[in-house]
This record gives sequence, structure tokens and C-alpha cells, in this order.
Amino acid sequence: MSVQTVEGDFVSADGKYAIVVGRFNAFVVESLLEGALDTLKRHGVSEDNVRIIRVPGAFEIPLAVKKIAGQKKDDAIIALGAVIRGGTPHFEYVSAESSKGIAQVMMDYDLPVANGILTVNSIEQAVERSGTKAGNKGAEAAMSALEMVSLMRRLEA
Ligand code: INI
Repeated sequence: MSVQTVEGDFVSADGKYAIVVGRFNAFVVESLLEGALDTLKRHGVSEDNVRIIRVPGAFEIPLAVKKIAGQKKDDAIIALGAVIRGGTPHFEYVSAESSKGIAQVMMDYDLPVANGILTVNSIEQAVERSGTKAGNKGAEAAMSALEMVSLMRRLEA
């Protein structure tokens, strides 16, 4: 039996990518951005096809993502931020709203939005996931964006 499989690959170098970056916890988020940019570059994406949009924190990411999606200029959006648990419930609201918001834009606009927003319990966990022993979530999000751009093209063809 031969089953048809449709999947993306990582060669969508001609795609356009918008990266939305939260400034909060910048020491972590800048490493996520470095990881994302490095991944796009090493997959052949030209700097001319990448734009960076900065917002105050993860809570503001969904609105910027929505505006960008509405412009219809990009093939995918990569959302980068770091929500680190503190002593108050604020973490719960920011982390829940940011991931819910970007997921909603992805579905409303039929556009890949890669979730590179870290939600972690400690600064140590954030550091581990932003380029040290647990990888770089920014780079992973960029990989996901590349693959989804490729997949969307194949599903539309
Ligand atoms: N924003 C983050 O990106 N990460 C956090 O950990 C965070 N915490 O914990 O407060 C955070 N808060 C700011 C929030 O994103 C908004 O910018 C702010 O509430 C103003 O709307």
C-alpha cells in the first residue's frame, strides 16, 4: 500500500518572514532572535525578506501579529518572547493570552504563526532554552515557520 503523505521541507528561502519580538526579559529574547535569524539565514532566506517588529512584552505580541497578518506581506510570522514566572498571578495572564492570541490569528488569517514565546518557571529554565543546554526556542520557531510555509504551498498547489 502506498499512502500519500504531504509535508513541508525547509527550503522556503524565497518566503517573507516577520519576527515579532517582545522587549520584556530582553536578555533572553535577544538570544531567541539571534537563533531565529541564524536559522533563517542558514536556510537561504535573504535579509531583505525578513523584518523585525518590536513590542513591549509578550502580552502585546498578538496585536502586532494580527496587524502584520492583515497586511498580507509575509508568508509566516515568528513570535518571540519570554514569560518567566514571578511571585504574582501576572505570569498566568500574560502567558495564556499571548499564546491564545497568536493561535487565534493563525486560524483567522490562515497564516503560519510560529510560537517562540518561552513560558518558564525560572530564569535558569529561560537561559537553558535560549541557546544553552536545552536548545534555542527561537531557532525552533524559525524551523517551524520554514516548514509551514513549504507545507502551505504544497497544500495550496
Ligand atoms: N512580559 C513578558 O514578555 N514576559 C514576562 O515575564 C512578563 N511578566 O512577567 O510580567 C511580561 N509582562 C509585561 C506584559 O507583557 C505587558 O507588556 C504589560 O503587562 C503591559 O501591557
